[in-house]
Amino acid sequence: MARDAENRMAGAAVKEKGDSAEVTDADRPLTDGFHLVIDALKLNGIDTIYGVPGIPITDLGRMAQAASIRVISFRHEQNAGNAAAITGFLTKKPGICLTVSAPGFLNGLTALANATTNCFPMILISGSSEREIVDLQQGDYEEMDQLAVAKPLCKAAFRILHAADIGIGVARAIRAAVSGRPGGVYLDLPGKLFAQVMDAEAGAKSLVKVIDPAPAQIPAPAAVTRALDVLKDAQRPLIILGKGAAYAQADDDIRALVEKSGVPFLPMSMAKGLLPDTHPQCAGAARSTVLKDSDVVMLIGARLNWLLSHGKGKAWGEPGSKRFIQIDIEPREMDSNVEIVAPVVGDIGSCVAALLHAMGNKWSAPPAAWVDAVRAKKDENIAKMAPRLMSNAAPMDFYGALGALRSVIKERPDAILVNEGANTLDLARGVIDMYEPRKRLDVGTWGVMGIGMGFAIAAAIQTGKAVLAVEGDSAFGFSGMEVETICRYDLPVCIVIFNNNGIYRGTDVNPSGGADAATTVFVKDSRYEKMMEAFGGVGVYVTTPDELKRAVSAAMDSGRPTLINAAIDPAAGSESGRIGNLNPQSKIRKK
Ligand SMILES: Cc1ncc(C[n+]2csc(CCOP(=O)(O)OP(=O)(O)O)c2C)c(N)n1
Ligand SMILES: [Mg+2]
Repeated sequence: MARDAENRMAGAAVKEKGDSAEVTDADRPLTDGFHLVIDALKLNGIDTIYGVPGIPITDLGRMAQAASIRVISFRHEQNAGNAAAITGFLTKKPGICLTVSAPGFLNGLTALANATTNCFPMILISGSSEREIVDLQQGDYEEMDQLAVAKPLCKAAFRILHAADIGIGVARAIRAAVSGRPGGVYLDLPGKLFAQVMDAEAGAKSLVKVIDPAPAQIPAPAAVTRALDVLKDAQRPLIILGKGAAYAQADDDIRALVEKSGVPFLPMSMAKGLLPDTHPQCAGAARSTVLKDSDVVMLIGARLNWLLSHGKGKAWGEPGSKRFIQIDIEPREMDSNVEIVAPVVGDIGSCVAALLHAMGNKWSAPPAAWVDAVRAKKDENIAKMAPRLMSNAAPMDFYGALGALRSVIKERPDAILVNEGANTLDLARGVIDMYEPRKRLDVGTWGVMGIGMGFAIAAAIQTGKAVLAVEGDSAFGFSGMEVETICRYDLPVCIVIFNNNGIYRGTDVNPSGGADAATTVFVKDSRYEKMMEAFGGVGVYVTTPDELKRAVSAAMDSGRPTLINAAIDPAAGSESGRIGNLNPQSKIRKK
């Protein structure tokens, strides 16, 4: 048996497992921990597991596959974890990542922490080693107190010790992940649990189907009225849509609310497409103007964290010039950074529906002077950018290349765009218009590199749509080995690598004059497309925006795994993309 072989490989003695049966009647049908975990997941509508096999969960993966759960095996757990996380965002059901003990668990943990930070529901299920040995620190195979390690990094963490508790344990994990503000949940399953047997009928009865896992949280009517009173009074109102609004899947009501209000809106990165970026009220191209000059800001599922300069400081104009309305499911989000004059606490769908209803049919549009000023600024900025996007020059700069990709998405608005990098991320966010909700998936709250292939794979699997992953050459490296996974499952993923020979730029030199490369540069002119060819996918090397557009269109038409290596001028980028100001500057550092 494979598990025995693995034990031998690890040099460990094969331990006696599954000795905790308390069944007296040998003829009665039995079930075991393996089957109960699978049955509990299936009962709750879980149809996909992302993971990496190994002791003690290899057979769990096999049995899950045999039980018609789709089990997607990755090359590294972090990518499987990211796949689970974005599945949660796309489906409002917890994405599942399955890992082996200690090192596999730790590899998955980054994704779990990132999911929690981004409010994506996921469950990291990890096998773990013998409790008795781990707790006495006697040096078990892959020994680690995983529950303790996971706890501070996720929303909730549970361990199941008895087969009879699997039903309730899985139910708790599901409810914790999706209810209230969603997040990551850790579920610790010690190896012994899987082999525990129990009476099959009692096992079936022990399973729990979670009823209404994310109950509606209705806002208080007084809070709704207060918010509308503030909005009504505004001279220069602004609506900011966050990824919480995208998660809510209340797309029609959100659009109706924005349109009925007549207020300019600003989408945060992963909220782009809730209303099309080309919508007349979209103020994306006038971001600095609306942040600075607005007087009332209504946040819908958006937090006042660093991505919005904490709601204060230079970007927000005169101190004290703003009044904030905030709509969020988490009460503690209110007043997190600045005073919220009108908190509306509830799930986004219920809040938006209540606001829409309370607005009635006589809502008046904001003053024309404000709407016109925003539109004028936006038109000016769009016109300024237009010629740069049409350049077909080689070597390509970011704008020329992004101009090509922008037209691809315009022609295929239902494609999913995954995006990571620094310049590659910040400039793509501004240039590529989105037209439909939840089509843009990116580095999120932490600005983390490494989400690329995990997100792309899960997006393709969950939606069946074509995926375009626009990746900095550094960003791609964090999950690049998963091109094999993309080929193995024959997924319609087209990866475009913006290859500028390094992090931010490929032109830095080692300040010591020594032989080592500078810390931010890579091997020049690397042929990444050959990585895809190595696994049977299509590799293309392009040097002009026209070639890029043709290659991407062909990939999207064919649906074949494709990697397009797009040579970008190594001098074109800037340090840290658009957030160079966050680099610490010492007064004594010589410039
Ligand atoms: C996990 C993680 N490690 C490191 C970083 C720091 N970092 C930010 S962007 C970036 C890569 C930028 O280079 P690239 O992807 O090539 O984009 P470019 O600016 O060159 O277009 C790195 C390493 C990070 N954000 N996340
Ligand atoms: Mg780069």
